[in-house]
Amino acid sequence: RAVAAAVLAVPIALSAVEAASWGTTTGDGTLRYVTDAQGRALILRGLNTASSAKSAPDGMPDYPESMVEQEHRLLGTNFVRFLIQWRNVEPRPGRYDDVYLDNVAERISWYAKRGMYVMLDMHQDVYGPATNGNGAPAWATNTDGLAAKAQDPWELGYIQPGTLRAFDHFWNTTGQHPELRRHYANAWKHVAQRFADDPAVLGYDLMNEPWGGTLPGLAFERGPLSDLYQQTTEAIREVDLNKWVFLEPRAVGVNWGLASGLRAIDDPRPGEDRIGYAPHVYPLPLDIGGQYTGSSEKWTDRTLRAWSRAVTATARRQNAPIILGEFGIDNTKPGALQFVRSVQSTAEAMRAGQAYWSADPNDGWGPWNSDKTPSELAPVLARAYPRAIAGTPTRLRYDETTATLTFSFRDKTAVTGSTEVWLPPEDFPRGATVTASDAPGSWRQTWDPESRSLSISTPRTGREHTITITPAR
Ligand code: 9MR
Repeated sequence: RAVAAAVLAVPIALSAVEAASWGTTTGDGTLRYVTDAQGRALILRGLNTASSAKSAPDGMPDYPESMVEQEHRLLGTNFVRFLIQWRNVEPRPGRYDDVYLDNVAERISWYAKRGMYVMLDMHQDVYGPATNGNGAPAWATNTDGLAAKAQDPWELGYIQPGTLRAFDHFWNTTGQHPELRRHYANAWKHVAQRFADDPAVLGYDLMNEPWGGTLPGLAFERGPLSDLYQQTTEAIREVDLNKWVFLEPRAVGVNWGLASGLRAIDDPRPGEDRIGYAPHVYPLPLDIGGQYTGSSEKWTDRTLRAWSRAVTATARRQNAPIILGEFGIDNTKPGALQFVRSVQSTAEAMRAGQAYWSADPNDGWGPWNSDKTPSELAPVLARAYPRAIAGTPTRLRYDETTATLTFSFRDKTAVTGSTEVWLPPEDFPRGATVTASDAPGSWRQTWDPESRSLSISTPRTGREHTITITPAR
């Protein structure tokens, strides 16, 4: 721990420098948003579903439809980062498992039924089962006979010799396996073909927490990782011109607030690019077992600020909307709930989507206890937010101490439909009092206590609208 603490200071000091060199402005409204069929900007909130899929032979998470219903009702989620795996998509080279994709489609329909959106995440940790991780099929795992033993903590598996070699072959750093990246891109093409016309699917998160094997961080991102993203985007566009392609940076370093070296990816679709950015945040002080208290809280807060600047800079370079694809913590630890609130307000200030790690009910991290009843985290995740905004969002903030939700947006042509806000019963037991910057009488609101959703229609004024929502007395 002492060594780890010493190592800690270095990346955090570096992150400030790296982030500054990319420029650091936020909040000027030039960020992009994923929009719905009515052109409204979506603010996405949901859970990663689920870690249990990693080891299930059929690749399905242990998360029945009743749990989707429970989270949508209690947490107000409108989004899921749904785990899929290469080993299930392409169990034999060039052979795809369409029964697997049918099962995925059925799960997606559970979200669709509730008006929720899905980002498919091609998950991997520590390469694949053949290196004691998950994700890649055994046929695509070349360790050259080197050991890849399971480690505790699991992240150390990334530096097992056999795991490093499997990644080096995948990225073709070794020059021996140029076919593997092609397989990966084509596996995604097959997935995209299956879901291109499914309106609940927003897009594709191309690779979970990429790791460059022996190739160091920035060189890895600028080189083979960006190359894979370009190649995969092109493969997807052969069959699907409309879904968003989400990029993740390298995990090590960027999850701690360092800048990413990803190149901008060229989207061959006609019209505006649809490339999104879906980084994770796992501040190093907590990653190495610290609690969100004392000096580790201070360094974590600094990490969150550096992370927010670095992520915003990368997103601007790509003109990409941002979804925080993972953040999470063992919420039985002191300070954990406060940490979650800090991340939520950081992501809010960025008007980014957010997916909590994870929906699994049995590891102390999720919003559910092992008997699937809500854990102490549930009311923290059940946070008021505008699900869809009828324009371009420019500001978003929720103050949980006063239960005040404030957001601003500008009119945008081609938006139909009204702004939809979800309000949790804990903070808004009797509904809400709304004030809007528009002239009284020119906007309309309706409250549906059943779905806890407030709909607000504002006139087109050409000016910025600001809406403030507080609990009704
Ligand atoms: O929480 C997950 C843990 O139970 C698993 O052992 C581990 C290895 O598969 O993965 C953990 O989930 C991680 C996710 O896959 C990637 N981002 C970080 C998550 C938390 O460590």
